[in-house]
Amino acid sequence: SVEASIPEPQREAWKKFSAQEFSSKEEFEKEVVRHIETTLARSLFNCDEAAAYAGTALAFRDRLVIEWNKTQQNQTFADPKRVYYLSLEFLMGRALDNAMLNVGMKDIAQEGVSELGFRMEDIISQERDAALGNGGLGRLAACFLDSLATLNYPAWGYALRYRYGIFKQEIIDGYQVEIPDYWLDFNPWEFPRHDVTVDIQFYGNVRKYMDDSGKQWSVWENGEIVNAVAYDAPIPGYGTKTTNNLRLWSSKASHGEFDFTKFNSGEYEASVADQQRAETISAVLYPNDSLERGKELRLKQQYFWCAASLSDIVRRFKKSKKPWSEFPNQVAIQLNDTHPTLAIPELQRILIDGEGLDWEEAWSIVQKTFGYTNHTVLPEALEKWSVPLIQHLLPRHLQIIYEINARFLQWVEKKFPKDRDMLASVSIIEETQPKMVRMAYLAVIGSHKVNGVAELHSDLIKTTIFKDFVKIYGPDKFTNVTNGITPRRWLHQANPRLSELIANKLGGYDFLTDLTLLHKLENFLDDKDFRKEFQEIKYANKVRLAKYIKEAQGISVNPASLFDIQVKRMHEYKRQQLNVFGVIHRYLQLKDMSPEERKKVQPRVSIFGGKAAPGYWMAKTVIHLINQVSAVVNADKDIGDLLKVVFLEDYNVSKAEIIVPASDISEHISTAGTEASGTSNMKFVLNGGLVIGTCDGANIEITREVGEDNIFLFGNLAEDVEDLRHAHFYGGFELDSQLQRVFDEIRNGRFGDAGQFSALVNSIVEHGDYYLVSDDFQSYVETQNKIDEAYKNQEEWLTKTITCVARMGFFSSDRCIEEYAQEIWNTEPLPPPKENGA
Ligand code: T68
Repeated sequence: SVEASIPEPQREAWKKFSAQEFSSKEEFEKEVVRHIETTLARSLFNCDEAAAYAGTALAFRDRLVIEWNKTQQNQTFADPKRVYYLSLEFLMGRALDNAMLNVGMKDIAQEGVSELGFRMEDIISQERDAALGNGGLGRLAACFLDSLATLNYPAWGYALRYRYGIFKQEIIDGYQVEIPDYWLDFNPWEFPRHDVTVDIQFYGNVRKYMDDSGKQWSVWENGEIVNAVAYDAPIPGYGTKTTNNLRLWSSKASHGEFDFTKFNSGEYEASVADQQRAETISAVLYPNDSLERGKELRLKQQYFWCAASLSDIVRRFKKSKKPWSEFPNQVAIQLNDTHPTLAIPELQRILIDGEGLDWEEAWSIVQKTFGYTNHTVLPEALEKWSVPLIQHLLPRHLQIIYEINARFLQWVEKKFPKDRDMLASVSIIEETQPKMVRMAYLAVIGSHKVNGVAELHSDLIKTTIFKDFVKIYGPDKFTNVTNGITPRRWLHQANPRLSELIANKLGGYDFLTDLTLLHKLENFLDDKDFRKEFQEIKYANKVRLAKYIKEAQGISVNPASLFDIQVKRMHEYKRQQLNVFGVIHRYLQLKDMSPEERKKVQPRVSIFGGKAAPGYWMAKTVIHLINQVSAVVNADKDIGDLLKVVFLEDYNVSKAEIIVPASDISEHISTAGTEASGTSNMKFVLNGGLVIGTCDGANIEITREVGEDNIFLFGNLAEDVEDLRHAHFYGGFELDSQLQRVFDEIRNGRFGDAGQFSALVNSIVEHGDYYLVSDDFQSYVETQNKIDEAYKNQEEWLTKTITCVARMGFFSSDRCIEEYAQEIWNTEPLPPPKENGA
């Protein structure tokens, strides 16, 4: 064994002095003070909240590291099949609160910091979000890491260590302004591994030669080399000692790149510029969440990350000395969308050019190793890269992609002889000018399973974008794994009082690791005390949000109002414009009413939040309109508390933790068939809010679970969308009179600079209303009216919300991970070994 290779006395010495975890309040405080005094060189006299955060974080970090080392050691010895989750985005948010709760020591820490003169809440809020993602896709990856660790799966995440995460959003004069998010000033959660580096090649050429045995080889040479340096972050599971690894790659100039000729000839600045160019690769997260722009630097990021990660994975596999045929039994790689698709030709390249396997043998390993998750059917979001760009940047990979395509098309030709249309439609190469590589097709062909993220979405990919691939491979290659969320962050951490109430009723916190146990809450539907407390908690969460709105936005809102929330990335398909048109309609109606009539109205607060991609003008226009409407409505003395409109600046994970527990209604109102799943819908319902939504994404499965009476569905169905779009163009266009009035008021300048909003209004009245706002407006408004009515009966509303919470068990990301493990990865958990005396 590895242990035996170290002499006994040394082993004893290490054992004796090895780091110990704090296990009491006193030990915790001692660690905090030690870190503040020695690691940070501060003292009692200059310890501000930032330093108190740092000390607390470092104390917990030590605990995580101890378990992390043990987990990794255990996994190295047992060498089980590992899961590698390749995602360009992990939207982690804050780590400290999560670490304290997962380790189960928050109470002790809370008492400890208070003895040292601080409030835990203030300390927690010192931490900056790790915002390495855009939206749902990145947050899903973060929830999956939490579940993988909690369920003891040996699993690694791989991504890039962006110096700038998603931009910070400021609203200035009603417009979005983007501020760079330089987040690495102090990040105690990462560990640079300067000893773990990989050389990554770009550009260059391919040379063919024959060796003595007559075998043909291809060598990719004369390229530029950039260094990938690993940074690791521990991912603690909840209620287990398993602590997995998230490895982020940072780009650095390789030493070979430093140009001594330039240096010696006095061009020192030019040689430093070369170094900086290498470092740009991992500098910034691209802020487009649903539009592909084909930028060379983005492709460089993708390859840099895929090549570094695969080199790492292959190195780890080779240590086991197993034959290559065992690779798919040791390694499962999940591609989070098409962003890591280059990993497919990269593994093929390693196996044939590096390890000398034949094409077929290598290709069969590749296909067994990869799984691909699709997150969108929107055509403008599907990745394509131009052939000349790939040729220039990755010449060997382009050859391999062509070979993959040629062999695939030959095989298709045999199955569908003479079907030219079929061949053209499934070819990885799109025959445009320039030719394009369709990354989703490459991902489908190179993987053994392809999954969508909710039932409707998984059905849609089989009938639209991958229709022909279903004919070719049969339906079994395509599967569904409906998304989920981690109840640790999205219930226990975001809503501690509700979590505690549930624990009191169910006799403990087991529901946090088996969310289906929530169903037992239905037994307490008639329990007066429970109902009362449930309601009080919702109210307290609304008070907390109201306080935040006042601080951040300067707007006073009454927590007794109905809180109607839509927070998510700004996009036409998500239809924040439908929401704000509805708000304008409500405002106009209120203005028409007599004071007597107004008394009967249910007061409401409409809360919006979300970032627009910096170049997405229409989305930015919607933000502007919301802010203009907010200014007009909130200042209107006739209206008062009957309607308030809030745009919350800079929506992110830590703000979501305040916002999500405070909804009465949340909006998930995408054009049917466009939102692959949605995950915030699950978060809001789990926290005792109801949903207004279309029959789209996971809304459909939420309805199946909670029952049609407990959700407010409206609007056209996915199957009718195509006909409606067709009708807009060919059948004339008639606007509903209420929506017409909303547009009239926007155009006559009631909400300021009318000209600014003409493109938005015209996209509906003149340019075909692609997202069917006009078709769904009436049923949206009617449904909002039903919500007002329903809310008046607070007892019934409460029954609905409790019932919904009780029926959310299905939406735990633990369930997702079990499904991936069984249906796609074929992996087993590796529980931590039992410790002596522990
Ligand atoms: C989201 N996708 C889906 N993409 O829109 C959402 N895209 O329905 C789903 O619930 C979620 O994924 C999880 O499956 C995204 O968030 C991106 O953020 C993105 C980023 C870069 C490029 C393309």
